Amino acid sequence: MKITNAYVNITSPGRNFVTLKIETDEGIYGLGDGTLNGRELAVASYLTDHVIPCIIGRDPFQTEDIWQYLYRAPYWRRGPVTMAAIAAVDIALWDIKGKALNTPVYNLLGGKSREGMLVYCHANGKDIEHALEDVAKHQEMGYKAIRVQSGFPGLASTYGVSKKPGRYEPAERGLPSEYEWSTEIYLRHVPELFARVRETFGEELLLLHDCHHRMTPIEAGRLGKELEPFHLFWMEDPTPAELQEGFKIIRQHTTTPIAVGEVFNSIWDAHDLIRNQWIDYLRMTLVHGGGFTHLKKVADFAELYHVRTGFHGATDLSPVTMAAALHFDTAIHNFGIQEHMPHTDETDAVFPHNYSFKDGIMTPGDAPGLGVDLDEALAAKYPYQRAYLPINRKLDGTLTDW
Ligand code: KDG
Ligand code: MG
Repeated sequence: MKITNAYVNITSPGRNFVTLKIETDEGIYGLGDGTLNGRELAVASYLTDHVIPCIIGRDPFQTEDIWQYLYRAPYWRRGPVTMAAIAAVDIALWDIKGKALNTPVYNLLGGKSREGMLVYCHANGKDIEHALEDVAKHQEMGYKAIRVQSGFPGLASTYGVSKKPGRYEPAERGLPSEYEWSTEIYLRHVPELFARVRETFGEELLLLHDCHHRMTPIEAGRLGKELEPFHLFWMEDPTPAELQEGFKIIRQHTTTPIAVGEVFNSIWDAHDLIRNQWIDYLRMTLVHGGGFTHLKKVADFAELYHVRTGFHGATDLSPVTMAAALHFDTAIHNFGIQEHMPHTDETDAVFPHNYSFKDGIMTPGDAPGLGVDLDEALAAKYPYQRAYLPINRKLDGTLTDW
């Protein structure tokens, strides 16, 4: 089998998605996701101008060799744009393999290790009362694990809470909007949020919280310790992770489990975190972490150190990544949990798919390959629209991590 053609599709059914389609001489095609929130066109150009010409004529079954070629040959390694482009190719090639062998991709990765995946959703509110209402709503929808975020008095905006009524979508059209931040206010109120959630919903519900890289390690250690009575499933991205040894400080102060890594793009972002057992869950996922070929090695390495996966699954990861993640989650031994932030109906229509949700569990379906498609005619009705993630400033105006 040979790759005969490949091209990038950019569509914006509510938000932007970059999809790579790879075609073969046997009429089978594969889809890969290359969406990088707020930097979509950079990945599209990387693929169109630099990658696609190098893969035409190759055997799509050679996923390892093609991955190494795209990673090592350009000399310039790693980085979110490069790794998202490599991921798009790799995901599409595994889709082709599955279709050619007439089997779901999970069978190529080890077969079923479980029947379905525990997923967590997002509940949020402009204050604690509204957050509690949203938790109740999501529990009624069947979720057994819920991430809870809330606005707090004195902060005009907070990560994870919609500024306007309706679905929370972090990227906003137009130029980046500005949010404000105070760690002091945040730390004062988060324990109260989780005390109220436990008081209202009891012990059984699995609770998660995303700190979105906003604390120093010692502040995160304090928060983790104060949240211990509420038994969180995890505290996510407590501090920026470029300095991996910062997590040692957090670990020394709390038994609250730690998840990190949605901005990671290779094993080298997590190597120390994993081998020192400073984290419990790794969030680096297929689209930003080089696809199946790289993530399988990372997950197997993490398994040796009791680290489980908790893949990023926000709306900026397209249905192609969601399908791919569910195949991956089905097969690996050290699966932990999968994030599920449902796409809009418009997005679901552009990407018809076989995966499904029921009673807090998701399954990838049994279609050959990934079980996801792209309706290109419908996609064409939603042209690309410039959009960015917000930026964040402390109350005195200092730019800080969003
Ligand atoms: O592109 C950035 C978003 O995906 C991110 O802000 C969402 O933190 C996030 C999460 O945990 O889903
Ligand atoms: Mg996050």
